[in-house]
Amino acid sequence: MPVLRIDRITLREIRLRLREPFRISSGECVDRRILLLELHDGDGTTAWSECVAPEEPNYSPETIDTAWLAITRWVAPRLLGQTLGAPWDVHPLLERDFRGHWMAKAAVEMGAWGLAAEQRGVPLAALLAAAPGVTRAPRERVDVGISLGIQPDPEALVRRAREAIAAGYRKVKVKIQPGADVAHLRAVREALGPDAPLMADANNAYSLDDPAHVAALEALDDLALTMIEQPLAWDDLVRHAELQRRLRTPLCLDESITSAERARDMITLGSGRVVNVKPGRVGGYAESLAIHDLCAAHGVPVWCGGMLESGVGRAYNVALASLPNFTRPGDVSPSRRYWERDVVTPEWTMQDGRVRVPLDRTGIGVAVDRDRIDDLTVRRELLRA
Ligand code: OSB
Ligand code: MG
Repeated sequence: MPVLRIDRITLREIRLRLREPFRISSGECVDRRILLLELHDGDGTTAWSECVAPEEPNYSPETIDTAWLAITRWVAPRLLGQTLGAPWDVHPLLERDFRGHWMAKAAVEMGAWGLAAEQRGVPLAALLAAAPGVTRAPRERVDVGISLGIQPDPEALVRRAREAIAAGYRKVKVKIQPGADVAHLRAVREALGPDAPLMADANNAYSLDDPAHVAALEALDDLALTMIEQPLAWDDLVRHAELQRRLRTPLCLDESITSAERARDMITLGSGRVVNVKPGRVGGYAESLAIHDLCAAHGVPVWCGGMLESGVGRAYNVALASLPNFTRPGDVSPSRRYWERDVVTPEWTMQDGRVRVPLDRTGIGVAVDRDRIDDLTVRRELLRA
């Protein structure tokens, strides 16, 4: 077994314009500022990874700028030059006396998994499935859902939702906020029919203290949504439990689940019945696996969320989503949903509402277009042991 030793990490910021602006209740993204990492071992093996931190602290406390600082000052120095046995040894090293900064940690932790897969000549999804814990066979295809940003009116949203179903998407998630919720979703439900897999994501826009917000959530409860994602505050498990007691629709938590311990709290308190797993949000793959296994043991379904990743981050999401308890379609749309041109070859594509897991390739399963990345790079830093 090769030892895992990270000798150098190159950080780069690239700018990628979304094909169309993406609006959620807490902000809008037009140009994605993406932090890419390239990890090098001592033998010439390299692996790319992505830090999913957004531009503004409107999703969690992290941003690309805080992540850049955290990686250079605290994350990378803990690992560079260290001899590690396996990628699952990285997580404990990063957690010791080091609070938060999940996305910064995850970028390096997941890069270590990518590097290990490359060194061992195995696909990332296979390495993940073979990690210590329960037995988990990766599936070959992952069901895809689309996440639709807030639209100006119900008609525009209905058009988008119809296009998504026609394109084969297996789940339609609609971003909501007070004033763009009940009428919008009712129109989509009527257009798509009673059985269409439809859900809402509020990104914390509602409060139990506002009677109008509560009335809107109760009206949504009559629309047979598969789930309502994160209606209340990003760090609030207690009020989500109170809301879940009042609704038949399952709540799905996203922002609130920053660790397996928080997932356990969700189950104990009844704060939700589904978990959106974003590996960046929980510090990487080791913690994602712990959440996957915990939820499987409790009969709680999980699915893989997205943060408008480039093709590099998407590779890590697709591999994770291949695990067996990822039983709901993930926010892993194909490259063309986001970008005029992605930074990987082949680009990620969808057939029949599914994306293929590259189990026939080593490492992350796609090649990074280095020339294109050089063209897009606006900032670079080399970290070494
Ligand atoms: O809440 O899931 C979210 C994008 C940015 C920030 C938060 C979220 C999202 C998405 C996008 O829903 C999903 C995707 O990448 O397709
Ligand atoms: Mg969400």
